[in-house]
Amino acid sequence: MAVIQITSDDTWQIQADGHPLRGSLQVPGDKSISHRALMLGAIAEGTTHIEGLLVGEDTCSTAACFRALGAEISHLNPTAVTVQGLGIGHLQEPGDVLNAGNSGTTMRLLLGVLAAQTGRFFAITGDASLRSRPMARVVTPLLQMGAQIWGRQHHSRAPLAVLGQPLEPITYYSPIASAQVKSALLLAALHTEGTTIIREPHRSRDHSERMLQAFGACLSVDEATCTVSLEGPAVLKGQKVIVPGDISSAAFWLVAASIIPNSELVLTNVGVNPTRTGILDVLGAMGAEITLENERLVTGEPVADLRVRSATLKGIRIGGELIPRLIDEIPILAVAAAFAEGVTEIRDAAELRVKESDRLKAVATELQKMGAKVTELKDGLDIQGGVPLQGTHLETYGDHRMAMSLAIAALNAQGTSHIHNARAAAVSYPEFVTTLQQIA
Ligand code: SPQ
Repeated sequence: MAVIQITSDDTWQIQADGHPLRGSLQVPGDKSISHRALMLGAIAEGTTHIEGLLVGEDTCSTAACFRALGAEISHLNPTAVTVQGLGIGHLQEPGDVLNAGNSGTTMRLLLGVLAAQTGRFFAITGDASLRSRPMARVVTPLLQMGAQIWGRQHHSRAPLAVLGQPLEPITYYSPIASAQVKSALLLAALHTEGTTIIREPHRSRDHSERMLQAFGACLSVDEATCTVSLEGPAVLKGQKVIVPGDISSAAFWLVAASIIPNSELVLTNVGVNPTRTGILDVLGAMGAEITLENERLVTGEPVADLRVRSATLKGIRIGGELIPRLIDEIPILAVAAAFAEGVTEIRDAAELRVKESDRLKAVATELQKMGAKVTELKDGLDIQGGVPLQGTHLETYGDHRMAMSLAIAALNAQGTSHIHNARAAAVSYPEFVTTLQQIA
């Protein structure tokens, strides 16, 4: 077995021994769907029941914000959570600043909801990473709808202040494919009189559209033109939501089992919404052996069990419309590429520079420290695979996806790796390292 220790200074020490990964795993609930279930539950009328919720730091931030806004949310757990909604437009003015922690989804989607709470004042902040992330992408179109929002750097950085206003519908051509931009505007549009239309250059994840329809919103999607239209004002009714496992969390095990010889894992109950399965398409094209079993639809979201066996991977070129379908998996994909034969070229991924860390720089720097041949480009990475990696001291930049991606690289490296600031993983996958200790 590999030796994996968690030290008191928040470091994972990983000494690999090539032990194959075998067995069956259940990854935690999908983060994007969990946020949306809490949010829609809070603004719907009646009770929402959530099964399978991710209890990670990001979803705890969402729950804390909506509790401060008056929604009754039961103790968060993966089994059964209830949300007593307040109804559209009825959030209360909180007595203190809202804190979105590390979560871009919480802050951006919340801005759309808060902007429409007429006559109430809100202030929202986050941790150092979130305060450095761009908010103009949602503030600019919300201002066009009539919102009043103030913040640092020309209203583009948190802390932000919002004075709720009656809003007008708009037609918005988003310059980026972003589910957070689209969702913030849809949430604002629920409160307006008329049709709001949002068009993106490529399709981003569509969990908001699916869940809004299930809660009763009048919404239509034109997939061919990447356009969503919502007719407001809406009345949302509390629903039962069953959250599938997060494919972004499953991705770490898909890559680990692919690159460690003689491995075979079954990942049960994973969300396979086509707007999220770019990682399956790309790993498949690289030669990975992944099969979908027991495919089904669970409360409007496609779900399957994923079986993965180790395989010889080869380099590939990716870009364009694929990128929004695997945007959060690029760090772990880079790890797969480091162990593949030939060159992997990743393009059109400049968005990675404004995530929890600058993920292009972080991935390139840390994999280079391990001996990988990685070139950082303005909008992507070139990775020459097949160079054996060496364990060393590695930094997560406080980014959950970096912590887990580096752990998988360390699992297939020679010598010992020390991954510092590793508890960042708790943002989306608190049990990750315990599971790693059990199976590696
Ligand atoms: O919520 P946050 O911090 O932005 O989380 C990330 C992640 O890696 O977990 C991004 F850093 O996921 C985003 C994702 O990149 C979650 C998300 C959503 O739930 O709507 C959409 C994506 O962001 P975007 O800006 O492309 O819409």
